[in-house]
Amino acid sequence: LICADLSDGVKFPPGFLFGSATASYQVEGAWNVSDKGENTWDRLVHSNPDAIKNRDNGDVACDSYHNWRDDVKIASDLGLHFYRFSISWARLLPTGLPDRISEDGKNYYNNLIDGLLEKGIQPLITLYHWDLPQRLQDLGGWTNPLIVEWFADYARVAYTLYADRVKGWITINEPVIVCDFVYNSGIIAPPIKDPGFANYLCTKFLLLAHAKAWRIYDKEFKPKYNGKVGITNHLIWMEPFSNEYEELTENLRHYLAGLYSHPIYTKDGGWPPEIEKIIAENSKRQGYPRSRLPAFTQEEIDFIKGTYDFYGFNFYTSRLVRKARDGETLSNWPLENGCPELSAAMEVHPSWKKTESDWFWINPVGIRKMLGWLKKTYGDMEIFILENGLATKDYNLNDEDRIKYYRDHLEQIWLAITEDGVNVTRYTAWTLVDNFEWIFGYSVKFGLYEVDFEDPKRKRTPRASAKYYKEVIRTHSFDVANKNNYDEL
Ligand code: GBH
Repeated sequence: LICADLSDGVKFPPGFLFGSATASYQVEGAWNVSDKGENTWDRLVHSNPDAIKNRDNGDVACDSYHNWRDDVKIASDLGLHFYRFSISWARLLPTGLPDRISEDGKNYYNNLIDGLLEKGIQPLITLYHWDLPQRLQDLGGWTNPLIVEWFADYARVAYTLYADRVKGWITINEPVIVCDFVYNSGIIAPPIKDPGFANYLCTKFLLLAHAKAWRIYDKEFKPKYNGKVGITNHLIWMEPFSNEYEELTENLRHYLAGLYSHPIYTKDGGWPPEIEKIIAENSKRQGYPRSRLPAFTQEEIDFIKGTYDFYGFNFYTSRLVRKARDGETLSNWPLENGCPELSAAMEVHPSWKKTESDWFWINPVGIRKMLGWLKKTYGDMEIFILENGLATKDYNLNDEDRIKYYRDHLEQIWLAITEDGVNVTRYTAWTLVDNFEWIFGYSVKFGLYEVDFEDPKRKRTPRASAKYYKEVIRTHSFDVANKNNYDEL
């Protein structure tokens, strides 16, 4: 009773949903089981093992392909309202194309979906979380305009198989990583470095692919199943280093968030005008006959505009923005340490605590400011927070710092809802289980549950943060009673 009273004042609105998330390549393993096709991450880790910390790879990962019952069980123990996972495109369609659907791939996701539903957990599917069939990559991947058809065909297969039971769909996870990080850095899959050019081809075709997949659902499936489809952006809150950089910072927001938002969520659609202008001018100065940012036709603008049922984003961290100094080289990590196109450099505030991941400092108020900016810039939309969580390292069940991270971010989200009137309706903790953290391998951990990677069964053990999150869900509040009152997991 006392707990209920204490948390009464800080409750999330009724109907607000709490979930957790994973991604296929990070958890499934079984990389060559049955007829699964090879994807871009399989190719990277096998052809260039040194690209990954400790030469780790996702060949086995959490072995969720075999251990999905464990994942369902812990999701249910936590009381999750929904579980976000992704489909491995090449597991479902071994050729990348819909000429052949894998029987085992199809059944794997059927089992997972039915297992979740039996426990009253809504499945939320990401169609693309970075593991492109290698065959399609060999044909240019996201820089080939035909990706629009390939992705749409794959989406239709997934909807046809699962939309009767799955009411939430995310087309693409973090386009800014898929396009800008990939082609500007060349250090993740596919390892192709073509900064300032290939990334923009990717951006255009990715937006068209998303739009086509959204329209297929809207036309062919929504009337029957009434689900929701959207894309999810990786957003970093950008704050001016000092007042003189207000305009530069706003431009950078329109670059990092705007290239993937303006075309979808504004009345006019198309590229954010100020960014389109800057890239066109830069291109001209550099001797290109046309902008490196490919133009849209009016038909394409209309095709992409309005293709959303919610605004989805993932949030971890913030940056301070200033003008790059003369001769300053912006790092190879263009999205997070600098942006050559705008001559913007990024720094962090000394008061933001550094985490165990080298791109990640903690600034909880950033998420409230981000939400406010989205509402101001794109209007009042339903917003899903689709990832948020803390990086730690080493095996450690007593993760007080992760509890604090979750608590402080939930508080800021609650303030955004109650004080700023932002319509956030879902929160997603990244991640359910420790997993393959891309180029950091298993050295960085984000899990509510610790996974024993020495154990062939990949045993999952709840951390203190799992107990905290369970209590958050049970009380619908971030200020849960002190930890001695947590239910045992
Ligand atoms: C999210 O991206 C991802 O959606 C999720 O899969 C990931 O596990 C989670 O963050 C935690 O990192 O990509 O390792 O080569 C967040 C944004 C963080 C993407 C840093 C790119 C650069 C290094 N990103 N990252 S890596």
